[in-house]
Amino acid sequence: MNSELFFAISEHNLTVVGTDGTYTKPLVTNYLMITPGQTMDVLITTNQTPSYYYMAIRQFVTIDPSIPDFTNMTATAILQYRGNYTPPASPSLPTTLPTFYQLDAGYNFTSKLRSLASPEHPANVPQNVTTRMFITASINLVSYTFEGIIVNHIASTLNNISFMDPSSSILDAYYRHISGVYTTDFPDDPPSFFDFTGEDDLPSAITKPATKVKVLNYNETLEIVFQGTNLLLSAEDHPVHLHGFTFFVVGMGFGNFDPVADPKGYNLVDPPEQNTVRVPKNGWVAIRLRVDNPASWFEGDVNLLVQEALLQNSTSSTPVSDAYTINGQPGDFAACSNGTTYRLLVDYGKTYLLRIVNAIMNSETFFAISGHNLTVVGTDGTYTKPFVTSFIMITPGQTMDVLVTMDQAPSYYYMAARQFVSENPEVPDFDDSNVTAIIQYRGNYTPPAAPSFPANLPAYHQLGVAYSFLSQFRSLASPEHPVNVPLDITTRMYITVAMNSVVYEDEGTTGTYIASSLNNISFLNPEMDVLQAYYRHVGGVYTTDFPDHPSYYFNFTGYDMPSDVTMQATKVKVLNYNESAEIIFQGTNVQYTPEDHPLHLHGYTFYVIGSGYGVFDNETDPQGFNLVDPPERNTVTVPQNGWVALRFVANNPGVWLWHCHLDRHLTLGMDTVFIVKDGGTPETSILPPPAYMPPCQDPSPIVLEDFSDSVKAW
Ligand SMILES: [Cu+2]
Repeated sequence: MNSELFFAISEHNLTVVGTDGTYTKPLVTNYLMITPGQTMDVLITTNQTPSYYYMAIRQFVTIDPSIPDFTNMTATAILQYRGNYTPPASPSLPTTLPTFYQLDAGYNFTSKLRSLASPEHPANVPQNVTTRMFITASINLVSYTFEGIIVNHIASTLNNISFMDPSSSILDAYYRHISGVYTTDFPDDPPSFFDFTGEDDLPSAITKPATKVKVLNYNETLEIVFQGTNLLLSAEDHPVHLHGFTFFVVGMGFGNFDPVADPKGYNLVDPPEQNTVRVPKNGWVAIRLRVDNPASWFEGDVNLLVQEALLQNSTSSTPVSDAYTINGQPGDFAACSNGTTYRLLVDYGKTYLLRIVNAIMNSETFFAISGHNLTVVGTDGTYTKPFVTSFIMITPGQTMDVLVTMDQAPSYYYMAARQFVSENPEVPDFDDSNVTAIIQYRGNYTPPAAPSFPANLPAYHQLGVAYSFLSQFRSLASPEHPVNVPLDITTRMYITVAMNSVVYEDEGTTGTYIASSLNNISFLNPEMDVLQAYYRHVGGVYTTDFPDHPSYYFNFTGYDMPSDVTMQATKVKVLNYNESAEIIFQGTNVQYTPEDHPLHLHGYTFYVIGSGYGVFDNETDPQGFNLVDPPERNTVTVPQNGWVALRFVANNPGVWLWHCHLDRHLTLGMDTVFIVKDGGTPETSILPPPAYMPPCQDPSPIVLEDFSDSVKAW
């Protein structure tokens, strides 16, 4: 929050190669100084005698040494070589770590940083400046009157203006032309010039708060010289951070900035590009940037969308998304992203591990890379037998570990993803955008006019392709990674998964809301969470009669559907410790809106022992169960109008949510809870709640004092 830091590793040099997301000329150093808000990319070569070595940090203190108030501890971590050797009695501390007050060490390090300034990573330093600002950074005082007495408060300023937070956001006020929120007269110079870094004749430190901002025209080139001051004799470093931009740090020095002499020493060739820069104690720093980033806006208000999505009493589905993203970018096919598309730089011949996470709220997804095969080696944190595929299908909540060998002609290749739509093709409402990122080979070659698009990326509605992909998963089932599929089942559940509706009455009229259900129960969120109610034996929160079977049987995947009305209730399923559970999830055609449901269980992984189309046949289908090497997952797709079978041992006591990972279905009630009872020993029992639970006042009748026993237990 509040400290600049020194960092070093005992006996090892550091090679700084980047800072604040921008490459630097590699800089070899035996320590570094980093300010709050900064990031640094550092290479180390582990070329010392195999042993333990401390990496250590301590505060870089720029306030006056007579002020005793700082954290004078040294934090350590250990660099530990693998191999056979006798560990040292204790690791060695880095002797190169500067002491707290070494101003010159902080200055020397930052003054050595340079941009890469290569043809691939040019430094486009503005050479002509259209707006110049000279800004003093000071610690000041504001005066206020309290019961007739004048009191001074500590304050900080830029050009003697202490920024006052406005009552509403400036972005909103600017965009909607709301006046009275801010004024546009932030000054380009301080109100008076004096010997800013001297010790005598300092002016009054009294300042006034105000909400003054600086307005710039698009594409202006801006130079700012930040001048540290000794006001109140409390000079120190100020790491100044600018949102929305990086800037070039063209100069830095001690004392007062000299507008004639100092610019002659500016580095306009390869200055470091940063987003946070320290104004040195009693010194100055000069930055330049091009103002080419107007404020960014989203297509809609994310908070409003979430509120809308969480409405229990809704008659509509979620709004269709505007775009999908890979590492934050929609990619080349979206105007807002073209140019900032995510790129993965690769070397020919190397094999890369991609850890792919579906972090989408509401869509299963196809993913492929042009010209390259994918080798799946793990999913949901468990190894799989490696299998080669030209695409993957991944559901919300799932992760997949995929190896890719860069064995194609050096060029640019798209990786791309699009929605896998398991709803009927007549349902028009889905996001048909294609998100792209680029695999870019390093080396000398002529880049293609456009990267090639993966021809193997399935089309939106290719159900068969998606399910045949899923059928290829197998556990590793090796001696090191065995599978332990339960064979003697003590609890069997057959659970129908459906989209439904609930009936409501409002001022005499009857209507229906959309809902989702498991065994025709749409989960009703309780007032108090089930975990607390279970642990504290609070009655009336939930009932334990979640059914093991649907209330009646029909042709679940046929075309003669019963009433789609469901009931809302907080029903949970209780399992004894170590029970062996088998669950068949049965997709249904209720409401004639069948689709996939990626079901996710908290607290467990489970074996997916079988899957199929249509209605599960409890005589023939179990004969095809894979009990030898079934995949182990924590999220599994119930196929559209099909079924999936899973098994697990209930050996993790506690209260565990399970739910459809299409978040809209979760909020509509496609979820419930497993309570797994204690096993009779401390090791097999649920842990008491931490002392800080519940974290804040909510409708719960439980107060913190109730947890005094668990505090003692800890
Ligand atoms: Cu669902």
